Amino acid sequence: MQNDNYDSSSIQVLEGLEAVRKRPGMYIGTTDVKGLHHLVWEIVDNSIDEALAGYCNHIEVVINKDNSITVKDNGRGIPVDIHPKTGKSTVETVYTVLHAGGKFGGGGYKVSGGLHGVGASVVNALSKWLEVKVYKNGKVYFMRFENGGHPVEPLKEIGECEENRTGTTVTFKPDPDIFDSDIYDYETLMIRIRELAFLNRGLSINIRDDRDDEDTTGETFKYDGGISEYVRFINTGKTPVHEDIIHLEGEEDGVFFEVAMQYNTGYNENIYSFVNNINTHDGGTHEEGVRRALVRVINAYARKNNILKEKDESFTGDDVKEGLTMIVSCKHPNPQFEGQTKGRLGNSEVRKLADNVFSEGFERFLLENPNDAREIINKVLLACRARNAARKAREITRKGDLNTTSFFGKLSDCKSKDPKESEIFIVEGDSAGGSAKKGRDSMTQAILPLRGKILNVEKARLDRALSNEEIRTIITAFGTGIGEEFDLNKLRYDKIIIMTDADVDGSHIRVLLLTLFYRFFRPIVEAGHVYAAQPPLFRIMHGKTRKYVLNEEELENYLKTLPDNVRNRAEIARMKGLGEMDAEELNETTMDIEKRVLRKITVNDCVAADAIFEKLMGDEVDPRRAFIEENAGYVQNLDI
Ligand code: 1YM
Repeated sequence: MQNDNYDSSSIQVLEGLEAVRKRPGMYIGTTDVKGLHHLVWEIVDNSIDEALAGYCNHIEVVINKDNSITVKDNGRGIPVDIHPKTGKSTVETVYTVLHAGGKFGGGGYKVSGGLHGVGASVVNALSKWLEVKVYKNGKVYFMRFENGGHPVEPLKEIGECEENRTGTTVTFKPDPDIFDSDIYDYETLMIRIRELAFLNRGLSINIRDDRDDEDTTGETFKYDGGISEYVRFINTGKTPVHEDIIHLEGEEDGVFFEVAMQYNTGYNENIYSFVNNINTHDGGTHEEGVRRALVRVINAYARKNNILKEKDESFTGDDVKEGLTMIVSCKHPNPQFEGQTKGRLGNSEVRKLADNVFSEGFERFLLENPNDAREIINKVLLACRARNAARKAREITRKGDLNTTSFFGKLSDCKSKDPKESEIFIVEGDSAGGSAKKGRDSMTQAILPLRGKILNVEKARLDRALSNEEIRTIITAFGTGIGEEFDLNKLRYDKIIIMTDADVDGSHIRVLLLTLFYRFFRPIVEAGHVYAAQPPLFRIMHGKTRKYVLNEEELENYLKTLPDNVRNRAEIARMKGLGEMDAEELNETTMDIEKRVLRKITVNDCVAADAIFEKLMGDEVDPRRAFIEENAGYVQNLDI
């Protein structure tokens, strides 16, 4: 009787594992490298569950020489007793019966990600071989499976260990018949392991790659500050608005919720949310609760402290998330994942929990840290102003079509209406603008002169810059619109060429323009439409020859090519600026498509400019002056 049961259940088990091998995609998504790495997470998840249950504080992951993987933990060890339903050891049951995970544990819940416990048998089914070692009761137990989960022999005792030592070690070799690739990527594993360490504070996880060097000790990740340290890590290299990271947490009905956040002076939103260590890339109720509470608390604080007056509009969700780095993490015994890619948490009770925990904690933080509170509100206020300025600019530029007279007064447009052959020069100063107008090819080259003084970058914030007429003219001239209406396809010029002097004023204007492009026209920069003209620094005349060079190095190199007698009589003039060149000279050196040298502006140039702009905009005068003095050279050599 017992035997019959045993056999029939064995057959069922093997059918189960065979189903996994027939349709691996259904269980692990794909059989490319992603699926290959997924196997590791299925095993690691079991160790993390054990850590969450409070029995394990150290996990090791090793990439072995043969690209097999070992995962080891110091938890209780998978039970080794005979399982009443299968008549086999629990180890064998867990590794051969689909969906075995949670059902066999008895007590406690599974909160970690993956396939809710089905992971172990799936990994076994997709492995060439797999070995489990369990340390428990002062003994070492061992079992090996081959060719997709077939037990070689039942679980057996293979030795003794210290009485108090417990844990599970699993080693598996993915089946090359199933996977496209069998080579593990250290970086991929390391990044996720680091993330798991951030998300599970106090848990130490070591990762080691034995393929090249067996003596390595690998890297150990352990963060006692948990997601606070994650926020600090993400904000490395950014300038924080307030020093302390805000970390709030709470629990209700077995659902644990925590959030850590810090504002930086940048413009990006870095909000990442997780449920049971899985990234919920489409957010969900946990994120919604926090976002809702964040807007509400900041508005209430700003009103109470009269930063927002009665007539002022409230801050929006966009205002409060600018420059915000935030990690939201929820551990839920029964998460409902929704959406096409199951990347959204659906449990509605979590919204309330998140809102409560966040609003109570954040309100208290603002009260107890008035300096930080002021910095945060200032940051939000700036974001709000910039948003309003952008909206105004949008309205103005939408109305201001290319036929208004004031527009024509400034822009000398090209005759061609074909964007592919058109370019626009944004030129510093009226006199250079005059020369450029005379020296241009009016068929394809448009000229927009900017008056340097009006654009006193040091004092104008970006929202003020947007109320500057010339800047609005730029926006209108581009034709793309801005903000939500932005459309790269409507760009009226293939090349946008910034033509400024290589002095402090010139670099200020460049910084402003690049910042403007970066914040409002990033796709134009990314698509490679923005250039910097490179006016020459020296003119060399000898006999009938006129030669222009860009810098001192080129000058030296050029002079070396001349015979001594010519070189000694050559006239070398330092070019003072664009304004000093006549139309012909400007055309020949800087504008003529055949002869000029343009430098393409990258997003990196803009990011650097943006950082400089931030410093230039600072409210305190001394650091600003120091910064300008320190960086005057750098600004000029911004590679533009
Ligand atoms: C390297 C992989 O699987 N560790 C692990 C797994 C289990 C336990 C401990 C465990 C769980 C429980 C009780 C319980 C699992 N046990 C089961 C099952 N590491 C790894 N460490 N005792 C030990 O959940 O109550 C499945 S996983 F089902 F057998 F209990």
